[in-house]
Formats: sequence, structure tokens, C-alpha cells
Amino acid sequence: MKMYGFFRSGTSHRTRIVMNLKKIDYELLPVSLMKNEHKQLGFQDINPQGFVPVLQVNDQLLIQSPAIIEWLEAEYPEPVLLPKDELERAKVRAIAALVGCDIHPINNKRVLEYLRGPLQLDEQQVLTWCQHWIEQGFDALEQLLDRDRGRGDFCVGNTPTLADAYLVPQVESSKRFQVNLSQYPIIQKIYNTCMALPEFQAAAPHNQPDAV
Ligand SMILES: N[C@@H](CCC(=O)N[C@@H](CS)C(=O)NCC(=O)O)C(=O)O
Repeated sequence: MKMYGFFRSGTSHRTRIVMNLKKIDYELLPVSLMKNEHKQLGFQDINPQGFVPVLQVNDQLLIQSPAIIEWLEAEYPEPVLLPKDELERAKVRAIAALVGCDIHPINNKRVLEYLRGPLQLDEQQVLTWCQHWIEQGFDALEQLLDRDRGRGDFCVGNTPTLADAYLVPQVESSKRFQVNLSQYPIIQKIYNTCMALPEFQAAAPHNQPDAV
């Protein structure tokens, strides 16, 4: 298996976490978003959306991290990252969607480029934008986690799930956008619990071969 990805990409990061937890060997094919390699024709042939990650499985190119991750879960069921219990499963999917649908896409590179370019926002305004949307999402997530009294050490239960694979990269990018994480003690605690695991450490942006 080969994965086209970028060290700082949250969607690549969440996919790496899943691959590591499932002990799947893969070759990393770095695509530098900083050098706009994702916009070059060669990569557009691989993913017409111009996004990382892309997972190459034999001659198939899988795009969209939620689809890739669910495919990995189906093909490599151990350890289980999407609980069998339907209610637990719904909780995991809700947290994954909160991050993956409602926070991450609004702060994507192309969105920030549009703010800086056509809309002519300055760097401080762009930072305020990112902080606003992350905080709105994290405010709700912190409350949801707090409300779930029997939760355990991770987002859902006492072992990592897909929810944690989505959350950790979002915390990582929140740090980059200077969000004050002390507002979110539960999120911070879950992040620290995850980062104590070697699979999460190995997936961290600064530990990738293409990190700059
Ligand atoms: N929904 C897609 C989004 C992928 C995505 O947003 N990737 C980002 C990196 S985290 C990207 O390639 N951005 C390029 C850009 O915005 O120009 C997924 O989950 O795979």
C-alpha cells in the first residue's frame, strides 16, 4: 500500500493514526502542500480533487479520508476502531463528523488561500477565522465529552477509536492556530492519553520524513 500525504495535513494525520493502530505497513509518497505539488497535473491525475490523502491499493486509488478509514476498518478489523455497539458507534461517528465535517474543512488550505487572496484578509484576520471555527467546534465537543459520564479515558470508551484519530490532528492544528487549549481540559486530557501511545507518536506531523 502507498499513501500520498503531507506531514501537516490533518486528514493525512488521521489516516496515519489508523494505519499505525492497525499495524499496516505502507510506503509514504509525500506531496508538499507548501510547494503546491497537489495542484500539479501529475497529482490531479491521481486525485482530481487535488487533496491528500490518497491511498493506493494495488491499482486502486482511494480518496476521502473517511472512506479510506472505513475501508481500512473493514479490511483490517483488529483492533476495532469503530465499536460494534450501535450507540457507541454513533458516538464515535458523531465526534468524527464534528471534527471532519464541521471544523476541518473551513480551515483547509484552499479556504485560507481564498480569504487571503480574493477576500484580501490579512494574517491576523485569517488567524481569527481559524480560531473562531475551531473554538466553536471544541466548545461543543468539550460539553459532549463532559456530559458522557461513563466515557473512559478516550473519546469513547477505554481504548482508541476513530473519534480519537480525528480529534488528535485537530488539536495539533489548533496549536498551530494558537487556540488557547486550556479552555478544553477534557480534550487536552484525551489528547495527552493518545499521545502517550507509540502509534499516535509515530503518526505525529513532526515525526514524518517530509516534516520541515
Ligand atoms: N474531505 C477530504 C479533505 C481532504 C483535505 O482537505 N486535504 C487537505 C489537507 S488536510 C488538502 O489536501 N488540502 C489542499 C488544499 O486545500 O488546497 C478528506 O477527508 O480526505
